[in-house]
Amino acid sequence: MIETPSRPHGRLAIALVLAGLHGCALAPIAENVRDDDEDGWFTNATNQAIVLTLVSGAFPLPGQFRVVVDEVRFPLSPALDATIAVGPANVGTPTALGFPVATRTIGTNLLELPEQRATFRAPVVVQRVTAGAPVEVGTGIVEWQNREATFSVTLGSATLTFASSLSQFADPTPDSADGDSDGDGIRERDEAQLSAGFDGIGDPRPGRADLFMIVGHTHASSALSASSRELLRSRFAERGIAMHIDAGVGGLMTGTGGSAVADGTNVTLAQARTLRDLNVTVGNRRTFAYFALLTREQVECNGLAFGCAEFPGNSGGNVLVALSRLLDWMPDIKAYQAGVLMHELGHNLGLCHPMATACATGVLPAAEQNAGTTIMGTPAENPPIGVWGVPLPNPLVLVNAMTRPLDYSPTQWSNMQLGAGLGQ
Ligand SMILES: [Ca+2]
Ligand SMILES: [Ca+2]
Ligand SMILES: [Ca+2]
Ligand SMILES: [Zn+2]
Repeated sequence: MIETPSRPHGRLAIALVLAGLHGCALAPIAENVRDDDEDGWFTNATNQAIVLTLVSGAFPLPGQFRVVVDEVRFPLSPALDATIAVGPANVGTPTALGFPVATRTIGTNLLELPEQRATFRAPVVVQRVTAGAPVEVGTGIVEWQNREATFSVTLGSATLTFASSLSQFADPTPDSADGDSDGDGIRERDEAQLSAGFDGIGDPRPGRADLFMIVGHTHASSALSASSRELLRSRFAERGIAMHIDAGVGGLMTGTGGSAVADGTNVTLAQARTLRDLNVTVGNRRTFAYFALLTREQVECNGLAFGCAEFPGNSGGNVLVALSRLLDWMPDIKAYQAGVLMHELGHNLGLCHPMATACATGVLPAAEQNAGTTIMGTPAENPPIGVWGVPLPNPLVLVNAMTRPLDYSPTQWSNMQLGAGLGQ
């Protein structure tokens, strides 16, 4: 072949350079970008994991402080109430923290080359906690990139220092896009969709369980509250599961023809599934998302209830419905909303009430058969109050419902079948 004079010189020059590199540099590049199963993760160790660490914080006055990143409370603690103590002598000087606060991933959506930069963002809130009540000291967005860096952010009168670190990993299941090496029920091709489409969330590596939940509501007043989001995400983070709540496709959900759920309608689980199907289109998200519908109306599940949920099975296992507030005009007392969501989500995860004598994921050991020590305890399960079915507001039912801890029992955390009911 003879090059014609009209051919651009630039292309010829590139062709010559590539020809010159053939057999050395070009082959490793091709090797690096292999994605044998086409799931969005490179076969070789060229996928990126970027960890953001909160290195230290300088706080403007003495007291107890908390830093909320990505709606997760740090320091993490079993009671979700841990704080950073700042004494009078330490005001304005950095207190060493060292908390990993966020992880992001990059697969084949960005080539692994030195100049390929991605920017990630997370909301940050600094709170001063007095007698359990947080007061906001500063709020903002922290931004970081896929490279090693240390930087400070001033939020109100607090200064936080962060460090980003980068490591690389191979596709955990290089020969199957349907692999699920972290056992969270999210296939590796969907983990890559999450990573590419949602600011780097979604992590396919072993030990990196993700839980993705879409929350809808039937009226503006039944929406998911910011404090419920924070409590749920903190609890699951504290137990090693990255919970993501989709604010994009959730929100106000209407019925056929765009009409609101009529006042006085008792909403059933089947209706919640129908509303999900109407409002969340078939596609990737439906295959890896749990769906919660928060209602203003009464919820009906073999009689009126706070909520009900599908167990993993042939006909579903990823839809729940819950009464958003005990009374529409009342504030969210004792984190009722986070509690009812976590209880019903527990059923989606295969968990039963703690006193159950038969349960697909296992009967609890005797020491944990205590309705007062798990959110899976029902209001009727505290002996001697056998009042299930007594109409609200039965004060004893309410007291029981309000006093469950926002947690599953240890055996429930290990028995849960994360992701078992997804995909329908
Ligand atoms: Ca792959
Ligand atoms: Ca997975
Ligand atoms: Ca995962
Ligand atoms: Zn239940």
